[in-house]
Amino acid sequence: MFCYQCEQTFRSEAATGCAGPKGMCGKDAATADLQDVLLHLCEGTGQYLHRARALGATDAEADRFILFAFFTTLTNVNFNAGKFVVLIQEAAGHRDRAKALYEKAATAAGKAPERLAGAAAFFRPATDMQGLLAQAGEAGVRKDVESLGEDVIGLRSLVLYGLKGVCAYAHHAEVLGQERDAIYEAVEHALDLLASEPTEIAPLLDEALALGRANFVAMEALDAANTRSFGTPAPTQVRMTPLKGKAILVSGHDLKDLAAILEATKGKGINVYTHGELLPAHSYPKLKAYPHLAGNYGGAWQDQQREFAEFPGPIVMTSNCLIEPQPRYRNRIFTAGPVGWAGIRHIENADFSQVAQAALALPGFAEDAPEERVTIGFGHDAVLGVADKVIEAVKAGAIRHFFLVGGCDGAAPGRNYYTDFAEHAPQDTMVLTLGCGKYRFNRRDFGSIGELPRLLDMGQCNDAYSALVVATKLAEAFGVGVNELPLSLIVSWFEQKAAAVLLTLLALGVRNVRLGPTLPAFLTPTLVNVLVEKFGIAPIGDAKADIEASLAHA
Ligand code: FS2
Ligand code: SF4
Repeated sequence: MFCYQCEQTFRSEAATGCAGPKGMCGKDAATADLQDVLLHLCEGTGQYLHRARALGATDAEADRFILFAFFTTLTNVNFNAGKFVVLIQEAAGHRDRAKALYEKAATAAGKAPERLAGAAAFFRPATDMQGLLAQAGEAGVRKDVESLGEDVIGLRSLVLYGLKGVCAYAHHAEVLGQERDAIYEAVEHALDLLASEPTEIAPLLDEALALGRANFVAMEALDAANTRSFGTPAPTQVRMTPLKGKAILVSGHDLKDLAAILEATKGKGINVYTHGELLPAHSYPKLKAYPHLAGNYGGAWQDQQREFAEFPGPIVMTSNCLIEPQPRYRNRIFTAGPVGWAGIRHIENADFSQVAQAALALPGFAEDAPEERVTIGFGHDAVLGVADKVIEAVKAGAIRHFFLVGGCDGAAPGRNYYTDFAEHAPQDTMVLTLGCGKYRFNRRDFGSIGELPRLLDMGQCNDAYSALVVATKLAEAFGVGVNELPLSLIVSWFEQKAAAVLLTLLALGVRNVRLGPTLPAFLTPTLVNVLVEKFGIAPIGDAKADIEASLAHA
């Protein structure tokens, strides 16, 4: 195996990247190699779909499968090697159908179909795990590193990982009925490019930015999907401590699964709690209308082994981030959608009735814990609803600067930087936040500026879309560009959705993003230099010094 797609990848002086029997996240070598095979098959499918689309022929089923397949390979999503054997067979079926679609469309257009090399010509996959593992050597990200060098491989990796992020967001939107041709076109284009095994820096850099633009569309689609399904998020106080009674904990990002769980438990005397990136669910009117959506329990994903062990009910993982389930809760954790772990019960067809039964059979909380609440729900509509007050406060000097301190969390010690940053931001500055990194500081009292709370929680990592909408509207109101606003972006990254969001920021011309806690291992010093020169990206440093530098720069 070789994998260096996330922030916690193995790093030492001698080597970078997870190799050997297991990655730092617990992904085993077989799973990693099978994921490579699955993605390679999808690249071949993309070669055909890309050409078929140019001839007016599309295959929505294959496009949707690609989104899902890519999502399963994100960090902390699916660790079940057996699942990948099945997905690979399905992927081969989609590829063969895409090939037939393309050849038919070409013939109908009076053209001779191209004979495609690369991933499209990839083997017929074996049907058993050992056979597939023997074929995996043709599929890994670094297979050409000796001939092409680290820069090209690193940039191919940036494209591949950015594409994973786009697919994950687009999948969340798709399950709620929001699809965009522009996303599928971009996904197929990127797959086609990767399958052609590009050797030059320039087209890869262009592709990375194209994916950034596609990710903006994916985030817009997801925003539309969430708000049309569940209403517009509004400021909401969420209980952060449990109530007496039976309980279910729902983690991940998937609002549709949460809604299905709320339906399945209606009137059964079970309290449903959110965890991790599902905290923003409480701000959606149609979800908070369920009286048994009782509150949020716990914090960010890296603390789950302790928190899940202490939770007295079943737990459902609807997307990342999953860590190896521990014996104390192994028999009461379920996976859904793209998530998986060998031996852990997986929910099919959104039928959560067995989770409800498990909750009734487990003890639940014996008593109410002391009440503690946080305020969330500052999506773009809520913030723009008070835009006149914000603009007035900026003009009057009451708000000097906005810091967006957002993104993923993780276990690395350097992540204390984000807490330090939020805490040391001066009182006349606003702190916007999103993603799971906010758990490091969202229970603290940041006070307010006039009627506006100083800490505005904008939602999940994908709600970076909200931040971009707000920034664009404020820039319009002030008659300046986004880069001229008194706004600094302090981004914590962990996995591939964050890579996609970063590409979006770059594609939209947002400069001077501070990125940490470490830079991606797949970005070589040459590539980092390109990002620094073209986009002003800077690694995080000392929180107080970075605050001062941001304020001086503004
Ligand atoms: Fe956190 Fe994990 Fe949200 Fe990432 S729960 S690091 O997947 O997407 O942010
Ligand atoms: Fe390593 Fe991250 Fe890949 Fe897991 S996902 S194997 S931790 S680089």
